[in-house]
Amino acid sequence: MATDTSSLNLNKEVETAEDFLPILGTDYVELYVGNAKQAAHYYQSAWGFQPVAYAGLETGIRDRVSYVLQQDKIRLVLTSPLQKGGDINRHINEHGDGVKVVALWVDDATKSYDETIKRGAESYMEPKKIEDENGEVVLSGIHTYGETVHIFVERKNYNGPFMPGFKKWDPEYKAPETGLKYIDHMVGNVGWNEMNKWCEFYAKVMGFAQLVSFDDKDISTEYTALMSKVMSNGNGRIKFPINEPADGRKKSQIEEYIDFYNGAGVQHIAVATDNIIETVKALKARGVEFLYVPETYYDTVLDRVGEIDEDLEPLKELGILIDRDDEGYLLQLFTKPVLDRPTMFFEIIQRKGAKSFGKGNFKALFEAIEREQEMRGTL
Ligand code: TYF
Ligand code: FE
Repeated sequence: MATDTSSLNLNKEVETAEDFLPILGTDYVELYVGNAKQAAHYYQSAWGFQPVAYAGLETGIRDRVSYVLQQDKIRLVLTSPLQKGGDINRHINEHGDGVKVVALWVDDATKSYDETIKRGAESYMEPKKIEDENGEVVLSGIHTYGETVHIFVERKNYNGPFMPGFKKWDPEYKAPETGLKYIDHMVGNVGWNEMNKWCEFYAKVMGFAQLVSFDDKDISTEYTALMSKVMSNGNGRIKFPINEPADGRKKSQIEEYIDFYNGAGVQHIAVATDNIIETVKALKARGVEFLYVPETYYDTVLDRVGEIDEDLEPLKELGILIDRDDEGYLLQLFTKPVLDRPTMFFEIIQRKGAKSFGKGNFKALFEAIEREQEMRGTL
């Protein structure tokens, strides 16, 4: 049985070699959406996120509105424009609702900016200090794939609800949480033959190392073909798999994403739970829709993964997938796209020692995605 520390050798080496960009964790994920008020209600009522902070007309902001929600370590920001024109409207017109900002929590946002710019990052926001009665936050930002950006957030001298410009948001309605704990990984889809370029960006500009790589032989089903490499920062808290489409018999799921998103962007956010059975039960009861896995998957799954702690029956009932690596096993399940366009979705994951990404499930998963593509007429 593997311990939690044995797998981090690779990361330790990276850390000692050069950790010019120490990252404490994901700070927040910001989506630009058409109607932040209603999206906020969805993430509260269906997903169990708790209201945290608000910025908009009532706080003196005229052109946009933002709702901040949180569940354990996962913080979401939902932002909509309040006027015609401007960059947020343009972003929504181009991409539909989607992730604009993957914010990274750092100790020093100025140094994070300088070190990444020095290595070739394109600037999105020069370091700026913002203050209110709760202290100060320093922000800076760089571009990544597509129109997605990373904002570095330094909040060691801040104790307000979110950051200056926001006030506490404390509505009467609060939905029970669903057991989501932290963001395990966030996946980017990039264009044809762009995977290596963006992996090099994370290696060179941000000091990440490659954890794993999947080629089209691992993961091409009859139709879906894609390649994927997983990049990780020094302490392993940030894991960014990067997918690119590959040629298959018909349209790759990555190509479908790129077509509807009009370019590269965040494909899925994997959120971790300590009890996937209870979490998925709660999400389903509140209307979150998951990919369907044929019951035959469960006929042979234990031959592949061996003994597990859970009863197979509830896993089968909920359609939860199982995979094993040499350090343990994992349980995972994928939602259907959560937006109008077939773009972003969520993964629910529970790790029981495994550090991998569910390669043994790729075939079943991608066939499930293909059935959805078929219904959309995009295969
Ligand atoms: O993050 C991963 O690598 C897994 C598997 O389009 C995966 O969740 C890979 C590609 C994809 C959907 C899921
Ligand atoms: Fe994933």
